[in-house]
Amino acid sequence: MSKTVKKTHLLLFATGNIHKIKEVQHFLRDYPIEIKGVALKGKEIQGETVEEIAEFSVLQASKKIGKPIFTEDTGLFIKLLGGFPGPFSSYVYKTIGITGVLKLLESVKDRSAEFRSAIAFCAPDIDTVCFLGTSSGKILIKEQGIHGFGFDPIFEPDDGKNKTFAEMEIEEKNRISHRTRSMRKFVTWYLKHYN
Ligand code: ITT
Repeated sequence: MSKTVKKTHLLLFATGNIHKIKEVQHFLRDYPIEIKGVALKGKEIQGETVEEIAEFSVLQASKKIGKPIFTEDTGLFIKLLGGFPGPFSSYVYKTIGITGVLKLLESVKDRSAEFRSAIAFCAPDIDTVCFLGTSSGKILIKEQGIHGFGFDPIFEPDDGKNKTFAEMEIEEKNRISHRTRSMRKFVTWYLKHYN
C-alpha cells in the first residue's frame, strides 16, 4: 500500500497528453513531488531520437514559461522495421494508426519491439538534463485490452505476464513501464539536486 507523502515540490510538465499526466501522477504517489500539466502549442520537431525531441521541446517550453519544466517523449521502436516508427510514433499513430502498424507486420515472425521514453528537464540554473527509460516486448497480431492509450493494446511487455499494457490497470503498467523507468531516474536526480 502506498504511504501518504507530503508534497514539497511542484513541477511543471509540458504535455498535451492527459494519459501521461495520470501515469506520472500515479508514479509520484510515493514522492514529495506534485506536477501540474501545461499544454503548450509548440511545434514538435522531427528528431532522430526521443532524447533529441524531448530536449528540443523542453527548451521551447522553458523559453515560453520561464520556470523549471520537464517534457517527455516516447517512441515505439519495432526491430524488424529498423526501429520504425520510433521518433515518428506520434505521426504514425495519427495517420495509419494501430491498424496500419499491424498491416506492416502482417505475417512477420519476429515481432520484437521496444518503447523508449525520454524525459528532459530544464531550469534557469542548470543545463538541460535528459533521462531514458525503456520497456521491451512484442507486437501482438491484434489489439487486446481497454486500458492505457496509444499503442498499448498491441504491445505486450516481456515482464507483463502475457498481458498487453492495455490489459493492465495503471498501477500494473506503472510497475514496469518505460515512463516509470525514465521518471525514476529523473526523480532520483531531481531530489538529489534540489533537496
Ligand atoms: P506530448 O504532448 O507529451 O508530446 P504525445 O501524445 O504527442 O504527447 P509522444 O509524442 O510522446 O506523445 O507519443 C508518441 C506516440 O506514442 C503517441 O501517439 C502516443 O499515443 C504513443 N505513446 C506514448 N506513450 C505511450 C505509452 O506509454 N503507451 C502506448 N503508446 C504511447
